[in-house]
Amino acid sequence: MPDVSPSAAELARVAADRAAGQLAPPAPVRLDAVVPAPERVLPDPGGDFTLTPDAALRVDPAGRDVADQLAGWLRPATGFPLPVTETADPAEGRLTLTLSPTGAATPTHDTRAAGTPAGEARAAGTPAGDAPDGDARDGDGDDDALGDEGYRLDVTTAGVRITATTPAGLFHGAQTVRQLLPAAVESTTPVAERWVMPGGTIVDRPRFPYRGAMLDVARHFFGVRDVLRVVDHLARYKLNHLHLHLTDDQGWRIAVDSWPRLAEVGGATEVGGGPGGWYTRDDYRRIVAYAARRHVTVVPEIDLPGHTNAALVAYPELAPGKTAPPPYTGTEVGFSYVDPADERTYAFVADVLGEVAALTPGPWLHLGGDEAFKVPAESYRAFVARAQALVAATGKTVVGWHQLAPAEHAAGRVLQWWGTNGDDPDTAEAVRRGARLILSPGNHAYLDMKYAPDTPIGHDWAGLIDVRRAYEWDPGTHVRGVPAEAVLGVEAPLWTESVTTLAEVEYMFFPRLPAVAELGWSPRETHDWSRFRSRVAAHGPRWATAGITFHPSPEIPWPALWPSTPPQIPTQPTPHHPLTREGAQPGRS
Ligand code: TNX
Repeated sequence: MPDVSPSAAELARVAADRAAGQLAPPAPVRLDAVVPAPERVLPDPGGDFTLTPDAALRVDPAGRDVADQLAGWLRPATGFPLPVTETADPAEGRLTLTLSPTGAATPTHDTRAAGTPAGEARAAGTPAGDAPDGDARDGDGDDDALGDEGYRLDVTTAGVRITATTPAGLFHGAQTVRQLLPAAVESTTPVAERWVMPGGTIVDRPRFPYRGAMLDVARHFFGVRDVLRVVDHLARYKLNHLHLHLTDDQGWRIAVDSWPRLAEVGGATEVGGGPGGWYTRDDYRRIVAYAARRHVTVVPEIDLPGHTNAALVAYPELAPGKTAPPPYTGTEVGFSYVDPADERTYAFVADVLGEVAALTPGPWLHLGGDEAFKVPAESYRAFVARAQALVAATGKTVVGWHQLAPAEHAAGRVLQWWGTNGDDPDTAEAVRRGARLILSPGNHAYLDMKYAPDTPIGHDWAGLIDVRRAYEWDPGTHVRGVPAEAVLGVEAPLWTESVTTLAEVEYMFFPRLPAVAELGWSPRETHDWSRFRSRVAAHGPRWATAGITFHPSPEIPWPALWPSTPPQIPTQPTPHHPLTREGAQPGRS
């Protein structure tokens, strides 16, 4: 007997159809509500598109993986099957992802003739203006190029099309599509909803090529699953680098075959005396591959020559006194260092960097270099010069905290600014010698700082960082003597002395991570606090629906009614501990 029962997908389709028909049409998300703000937005109020149960995604073979991911984001909430096809027949799919070698960035005359004034072509309705200094994209008259990461999105009543020159561009466009659907799209179970997207065109590409966040997995260890979820959070907001702070005094988190005790012994501790942990080579490969699929590059950091107590516990011959220090689970900084006068130290550095480089497809190796207070300036510079050469020998490019500045230049090297006063002659001089800068100013981008005095976790040594403070600065002009052309991008570091769970990571990330993401992605002329805060407000219901913890900051005009559970607040108490300031000379506690 033939199987005549309808498939589950069909049943879901019918049910969703019926339910959606009974719903009042929701106001579609506004086309200019995207975070980070797109470069150009041309709304077409007559062009709203409704995603229906019979929709399919049509894609070029090279965009297949992005289409599969987009379908995967939309299926749970819609309950629609959303098959992905590679057919050339436009009738076969109403969501189209196209890779075009040129990238047709300029909106068609049709769209402009539809009556959109030129001023509205700028994102969020801000006035069109000359590209400011610091805008890496403009100023060359090459407005049509979507570049490595740009995309164009066209929404009409007939369908949705994403065009890009690279899969990364398609991916960013797909994240925009996700944001333009109702917040209920974040549900993990089918929801009765009219899946309307606002009509019009978005043409978008990033201001800076490097946009990232750092997770300190050394002070507290975070397992692979947590890290993968962090990658998803970055990808939502078009951040394209995940910096993993893999080693510190309190723990060594990556297996190194040639020095096995680093992880086995050095990985067994963390702040507060918890069990710690470390990534096997396969764990790390899994993180890297998961990130790569989401167009996120992993930047591994091996912090040297300071912040190395865990390594010294495992291998006392690296210690200046050749005796193992006790394991450290406090939160002081600046007391430990590997012996710069011992050749075994350089064998260790070469082996570790070699193994980590071999596991890392991205171009960067982060050497740390911060707070080596006990190493005299001259031996510090000599150590860094050798370590930079060892990075170059692996084929990677050096990244390091801006304390590396006084050491000699290495080709392509990138310094990460974490100062709080925007002024450092050594850094400006290193930039004159050819270094580029990643901006992570401690008083704006450090997501381990509290939002307000009553924030239950975090620090305040760099000040309180509310959402507005995270948003109100310009990476292109932030450091005195550093021209915008030398700025590679931005990164929001999350140190984890007081952050112990994924929920706490999320609480510190949201809503500040999207603020920093916008500084890295959006053209400066879209920068506008009041518009940002209302755009980000609409993400509260998305986070709540997706089960993402966030800080319900009073600065943000959150919608009055939550569609699902209200935000949860982390319950972990703040550990009370001293935290040493920049430049201070700490001792062991
Ligand atoms: C300074 S920023 C540090 C870290 C701490 C952080 C806490 C930097 C390069 N070093 O070791 O975790 O402050 O906010």
